[in-house]
Amino acid sequence: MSGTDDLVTYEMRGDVALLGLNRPEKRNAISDRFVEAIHDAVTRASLEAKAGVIHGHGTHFCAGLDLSEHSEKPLFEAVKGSRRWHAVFDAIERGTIPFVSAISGAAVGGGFELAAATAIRVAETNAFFALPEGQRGIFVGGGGSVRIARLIGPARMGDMMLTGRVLDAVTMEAWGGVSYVVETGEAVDRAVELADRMASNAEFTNYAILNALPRIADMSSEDGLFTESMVASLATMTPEAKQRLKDFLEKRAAKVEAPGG
Ligand code: 1HE
Repeated sequence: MSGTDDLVTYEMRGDVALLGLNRPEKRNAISDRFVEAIHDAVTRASLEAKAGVIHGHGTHFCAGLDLSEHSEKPLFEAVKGSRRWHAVFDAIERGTIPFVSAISGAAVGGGFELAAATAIRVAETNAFFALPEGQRGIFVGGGGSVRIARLIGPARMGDMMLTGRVLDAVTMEAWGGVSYVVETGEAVDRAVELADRMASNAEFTNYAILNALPRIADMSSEDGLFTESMVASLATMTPEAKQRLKDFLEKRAAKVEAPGG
């Protein structure tokens, strides 16, 4: 690891890598150095783990962009900085393993953008979400205009940015921005549980989910259906799929359980 690793803690729990944003005194605000630390940890997890969890140390997930650093940046440096966030967050969203975010406290600005790059968001009841870029005189630069807009819709995202409204976890769940709401203190455990389940999937299927679904969403229906057939056929060709289908047919694999069953 580079000299940035103290900013992100790294721990393996079975097949799951736990990445902890570790700048609690600044509410995990993301500086340039912090982006590189996230990159290093994501790269390491992609090599060693089958799924990952991103959480924040301290009482907040992440307060977004480090505003102290940003206010000093010349124009082109700001562009390059934003593009670097895109590259690093893209490795989370469309990499080789799925990530889950475990959110407590603030997921604000770039913190929400980071969470939006993960496949699944688990929020504690104390979590809150805001996009205060309007108040700060800036704009989302960590992929939010694409990812958050697609999660909750551009109108709701525009509302958050224009009015500065702050949403609690339950409202954000109703808006589609988080998938699970849990009691305070339980997000990491639930996220690890979900990541464990993902880690037991066929690796190629996870890869296809992360990489084909968002691309197909960008395509016309016709292109999407064609691409789906290609990806589905490729998945079926993997030795893992052949084995798993055989296991099911020979009654060695778990059935799908009805909820509560
Ligand atoms: C920071 C940052 C930050 C805290 N950059 N230093 N993000 C924001 O506009 C959110 C700004 N932060 C807050 O509204 C609050 O800090 C929180 C609601 C997240 C947490 O409140 P609290 O009371 O727990 O902490 P605090 O006392 O406000 O902050 C503790 C310290 O962290 C304090 O520094 P200190 O030296 O006075 O102790 C804060 O200045 C510092 N701190 N947040 C720098 N963000 C790629 S584009 C993305 C665009 C955006 O992300 S815009 C949204 C930016």
